[in-house]
Amino acid sequence: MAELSYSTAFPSFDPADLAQARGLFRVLDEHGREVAVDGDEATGQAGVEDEVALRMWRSMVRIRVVDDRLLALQRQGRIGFYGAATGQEASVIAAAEAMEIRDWIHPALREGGMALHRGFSLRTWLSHCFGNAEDTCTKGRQMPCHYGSRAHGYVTLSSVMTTQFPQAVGTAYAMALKHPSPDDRPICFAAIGDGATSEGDFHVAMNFAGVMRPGGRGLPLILFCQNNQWAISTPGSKQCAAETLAIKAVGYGLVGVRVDGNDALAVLRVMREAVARARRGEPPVFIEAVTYRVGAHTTSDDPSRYRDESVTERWRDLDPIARLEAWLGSRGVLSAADVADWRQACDTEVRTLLTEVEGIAPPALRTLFEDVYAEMPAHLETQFAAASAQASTSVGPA
Ligand SMILES: Cc1ncc(C[n+]2csc(CCOP(=O)(O)OP(=O)(O)O)c2C)c(N)n1
Ligand SMILES: [Mg+2]
Repeated sequence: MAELSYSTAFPSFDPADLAQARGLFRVLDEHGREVAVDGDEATGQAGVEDEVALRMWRSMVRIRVVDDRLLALQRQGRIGFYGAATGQEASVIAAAEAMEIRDWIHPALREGGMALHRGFSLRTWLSHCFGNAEDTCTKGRQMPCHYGSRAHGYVTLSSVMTTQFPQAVGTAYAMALKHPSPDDRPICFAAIGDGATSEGDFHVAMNFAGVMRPGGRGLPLILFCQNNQWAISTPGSKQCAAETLAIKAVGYGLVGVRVDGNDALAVLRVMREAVARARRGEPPVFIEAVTYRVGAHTTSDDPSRYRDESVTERWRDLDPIARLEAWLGSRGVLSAADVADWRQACDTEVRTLLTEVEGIAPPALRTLFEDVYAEMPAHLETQFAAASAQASTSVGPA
């Protein structure tokens, strides 16, 4: 594991400042002890309110429990696929916490917890993983983890790497044109992984994000990269020859900030500042959240075949939930009993919902032929009739 060089200087958000793109801003040390942030006498509590930190902690634990359960379900053959955010919950949830529900999220594979944190129904989330009739996200047409909810400003995941960035730049441009007055614009957030920074779309989007300045202001945009150091079996060292990913932002005229992605308080503070700046129309911020994929890429992957898992164990010691829990404990707002109770409550919630949704029937056959045309054309009606006839005589599932 390359030694991490942490910084306690809060980023300046000056586009020319390379230090914030080279360093690694953190608020909590590896044991969850608060470190003094340079020049920060603001609140005396890591710059984050207890209630907010507790809310993040609850969502982080909940998504961990959901992930663990669904990984087990896939192993039992009950769902087809799963990609977990294990060890990356601080980045996911703190990013969501910093924004408002009117702000648009363009997620990658591991950001489903952002939708849950915004209040998206866990029942629908689980139904989507089964592709059943209550899968209002994608009506059973997608692999698990491709959540989406217009009501929660959560754009349906596209599996195609990096598409999130150019799409969010376009959405941000539209938001800037629709809401010309600063301070009141919905902003757009896009998440990618470290591997996605090698795609052409990354460079196209970063360039566009810098040069587009409608009304003379920066786009209302935050570009977020969860650097979990692996892209399936490709390590970060084969992905990028630059000193950091964040430093690339500087060449595009963006602000590049590097933050400890396993420190929810640090991610929240950086995100809050990026959000405020995006609403005001200052240059968009690219955030590199440094974390680690402690699990497999997805349930289709076995990392023990290509990496040294003793390194993974060292990253488990930097677990974002344990660090936040320790800090909340030191502030006297979270006890060991509270922790046990919440974990139990999450477990019960997930297990109860799973027993309910697993029995729900698949979507109606007709839905296979809908949604492309406002009214079903004759040739699709014919195909639907043929499929219905076959389904009614088939011995297998319809
Ligand atoms: C354009 C494209 N190429 C290849 C793939 C196959 N693929 C899926 S995920 C992945 C790696 C993604 O790595 P990273 O961007 O670091 O995200 P992480 O999975 O680590 O969160 C690849 C190569 C794809 N989905 N899209
Ligand atoms: Mg990665």
